[in-house]
Amino acid sequence: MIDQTAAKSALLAQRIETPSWAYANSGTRFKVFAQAGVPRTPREKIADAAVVHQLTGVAPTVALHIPWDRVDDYAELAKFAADAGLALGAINANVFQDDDYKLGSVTNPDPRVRRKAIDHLLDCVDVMDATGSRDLKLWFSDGTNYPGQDSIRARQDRLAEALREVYDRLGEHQRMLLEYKLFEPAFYTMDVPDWGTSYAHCIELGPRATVCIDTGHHAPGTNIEFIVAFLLRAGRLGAFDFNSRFYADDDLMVGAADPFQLFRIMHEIVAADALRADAGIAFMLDQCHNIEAKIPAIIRSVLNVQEATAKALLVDAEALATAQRTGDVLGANAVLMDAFATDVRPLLRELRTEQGLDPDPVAAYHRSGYQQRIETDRVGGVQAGWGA
Ligand code: PSV
Ligand code: MN
Repeated sequence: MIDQTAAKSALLAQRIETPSWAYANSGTRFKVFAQAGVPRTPREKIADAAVVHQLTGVAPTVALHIPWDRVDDYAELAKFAADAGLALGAINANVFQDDDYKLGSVTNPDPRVRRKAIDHLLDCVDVMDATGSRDLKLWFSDGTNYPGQDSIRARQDRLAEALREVYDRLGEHQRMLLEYKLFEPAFYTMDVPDWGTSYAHCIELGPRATVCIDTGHHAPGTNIEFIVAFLLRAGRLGAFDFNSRFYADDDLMVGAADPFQLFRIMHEIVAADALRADAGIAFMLDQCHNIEAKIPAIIRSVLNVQEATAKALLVDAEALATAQRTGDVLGANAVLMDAFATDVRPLLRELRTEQGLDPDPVAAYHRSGYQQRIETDRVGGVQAGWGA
């Protein structure tokens, strides 16, 4: 029996974090197409994130990326966010955009560069202290391009040493999220290429080190829901960076390329009862909206996660367990496919109406006049961009 009321209250409690950089200009290495009305400051990014939360009701936090969101007073920025109805979420460190990091950051063969990178990570923990953020998200572009370029093993030692120093600096209620990526920008070896490497470092560090799964960071065909199930069982799944990929790290809207994969991921989450905020999984977006309007794209992404979650909540768990127990292969598969095929949009519209929200957040955004306002107001200054 599917409990619609339980599904609805789980959906009401769902939290999705949006990334500050998704509101800014972004592009490929070929071209960044600027858009009118794009934020020029961290405050303007927060203002846009607040609109996404007002319209969807499920996106109450925004992640920062340092130094892209550098300000003099982070406590003041947190207050600005709170006044806008938001909290500041994960602090993303950035040790990939400085000339010093050509041969790596925390795994660089030069101890001076390693020190500089570690100091930045420690600064990010200071930022967390000021913002009240729980999570430090680490992604390293570190790696090598050519066989023999550096010792693969020594780089693991340097990575472990850096992570240890940062982990030991974390406060009692703070966590480290270690993100992995198969390739890019390094092509021969990445120092944290996969979930296994991340997991092994987290185990070595301690219980507050957990893995962040960026859905765009795998080889084609990788079974991401297996990784989700494994890490949930081990208690080491800390977060998602949701996005969609067709080819590599495309950073397209989550649920756009493969909504079935997103459903399968959310099924593992729901099956493990890990949707609840106190389960400690941060559901974040990590996307770049290069050619589409940014705020509606972020709203669409939030709705895509919500839809996949709703379908996962509608899986008939009892029927599935019976089919699995009795070896009814087709029956078990049919239970999942039935849930995936359910049109959950009416349920979600109803839920929003009950919350006093517009049932169609994208349409509500277009009607709100916000886009016209920011296009008129945000003139002059320098638009924020990936890397600016
Ligand atoms: C790297 O590709 C990544 O996924 C990391 O999460 C970075 O912080 C982010 O993208 C930058 O957009
Ligand atoms: Mn990411």
